[in-house]
Amino acid sequence: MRKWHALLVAAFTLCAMPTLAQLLTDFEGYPLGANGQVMFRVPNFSGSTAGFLESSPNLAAISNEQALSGTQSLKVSFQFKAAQTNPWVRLTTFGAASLPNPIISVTLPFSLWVYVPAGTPDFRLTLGLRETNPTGPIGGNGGTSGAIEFVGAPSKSGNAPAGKLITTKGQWVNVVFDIPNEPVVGFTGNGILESTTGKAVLECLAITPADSSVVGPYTFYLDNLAVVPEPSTVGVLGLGLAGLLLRRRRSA
Ligand SMILES: [Ca+2]
Repeated sequence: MRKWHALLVAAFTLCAMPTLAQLLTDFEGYPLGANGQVMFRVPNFSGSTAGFLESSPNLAAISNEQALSGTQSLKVSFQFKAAQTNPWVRLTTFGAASLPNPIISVTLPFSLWVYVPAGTPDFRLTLGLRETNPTGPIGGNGGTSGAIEFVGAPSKSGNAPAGKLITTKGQWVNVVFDIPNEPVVGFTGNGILESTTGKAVLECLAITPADSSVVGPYTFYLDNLAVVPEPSTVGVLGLGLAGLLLRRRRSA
């Protein structure tokens, strides 16, 4: 009986094991107001998309207005100029002062949380992954050399990728990119996500307005960016252990 109790505890521990997630950042411990410093540069940093944007707001700033974890998150805010064709924002990690060019896995899902206030129009989120074949740890600096693929978007208009539609307002929403199974379309790359190391760099979050005629402002908060276990793996593991326990109980 004791052995099986231990097995049960092990099963629950494995199924619920939060340590399997590899956190890139929860934006805690950085000075409030630090703008374009922590992982992401300001929205108009990238020359690819600066021309679509008004000069303000221009925030990717540490904020305590909303937080999923702790007391801080990253507040992103920008507005498009009127009458742009295929506008989008390349919210880049290129050379940020803290946590630049972070390495993520291409074989595991990437998870982030977003809080969208009621006034922000609907938008789409896509990952821009740079194929630098990095060898460092998850979250380490993977460099800036290599082509960029859009992951999580089946297509793009101009260069604006049609990623995951975010419509929920006023609460934290978990957005998971199941990288091995997401559609890929090329930005500077060939439309095929390739890595010799199983890793790539999170070069940018691409933000595309759901309706390109709606200028915003677009304001939202990001928290708890992480590489997470494949949900199916956790499920199969859980089912396997449950089956084992059931058999054991029947035979007891
Ligand atoms: Ca936080």
